Amino acid sequence: MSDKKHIREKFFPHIWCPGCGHGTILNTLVRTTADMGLDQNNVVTVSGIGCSARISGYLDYHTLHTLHGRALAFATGVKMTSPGLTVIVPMGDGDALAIGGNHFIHACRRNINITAFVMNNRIYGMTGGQYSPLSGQGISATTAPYKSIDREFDVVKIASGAGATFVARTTTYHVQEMAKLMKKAIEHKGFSVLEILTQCPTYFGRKNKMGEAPDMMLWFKDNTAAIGSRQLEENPALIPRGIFVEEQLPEYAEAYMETIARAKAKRG
Ligand SMILES: Cc1ncc(C[n+]2csc(CCOP(=O)(O)OP(=O)(O)O)c2C)c(N)n1
Repeated sequence: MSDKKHIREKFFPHIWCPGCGHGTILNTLVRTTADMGLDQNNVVTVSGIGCSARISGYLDYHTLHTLHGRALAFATGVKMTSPGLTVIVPMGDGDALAIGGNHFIHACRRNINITAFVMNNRIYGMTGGQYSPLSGQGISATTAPYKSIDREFDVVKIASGAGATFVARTTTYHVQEMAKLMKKAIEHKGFSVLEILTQCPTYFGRKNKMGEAPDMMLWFKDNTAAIGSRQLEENPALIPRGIFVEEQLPEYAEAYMETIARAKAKRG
């Protein structure tokens, strides 16, 4: 069910290009938080800089629009001082894994109860289509006119390897799955990472001759498959979607409170 009260209409029209997948993510997030019955006064979104990061401005929660790559550091501060708040960090692939890569792996390692959405359009959208650590080899970008030679990071493998206790992947084609995974990620107690493959028709699509937004979404349909599906078994080259990690480990803010209690008890 849609809920307009979660949107700051005064900031519309939004900045996104026609066909940008970030709008689908905003729409799904608003519906999910409304369906979950979350009190908007109890939700904080923290974002850096980028087309993806603009999502915070459009949400009528408590929102922090911070520095490129540093959203997780700010979010950690918010969560440590107010552990009762639901903290969501929407990030671009550059924001999360280029300039913000070090913050990302350490947030995973600490298992602080924050939800990170990596909105992966495989390019720097806001600044004009430079390639990102998620672009991959053979990709054209404004900074790779003769095609990129860098291999891409795998968000799921990085997050899992660094210790995130909830790791999942979906796409803007699979909106019902996205809503389900957003809900699970937000409900999970610990650091959750949801990678969302999203289309940037203006830069990634145009430069790589991937067609219009619907063609790029169909690419997600044709090139991904749910974990455990026959499709994936028959064609392991497909990009797997679904939940990769879901485990319960001590949460960082709680462990920190316990440390304070131990220190107080010792001092008498
Ligand atoms: C410290 C710093 N370095 C660089 C920039 C310029 N900058 C702004 S957004 C951005 C990249 C955006 O790409 P991404 O995070 O993938 O998000 P998208 O716009 O594609 O959603 C860059 C390099 C900045 N604002 N601050």
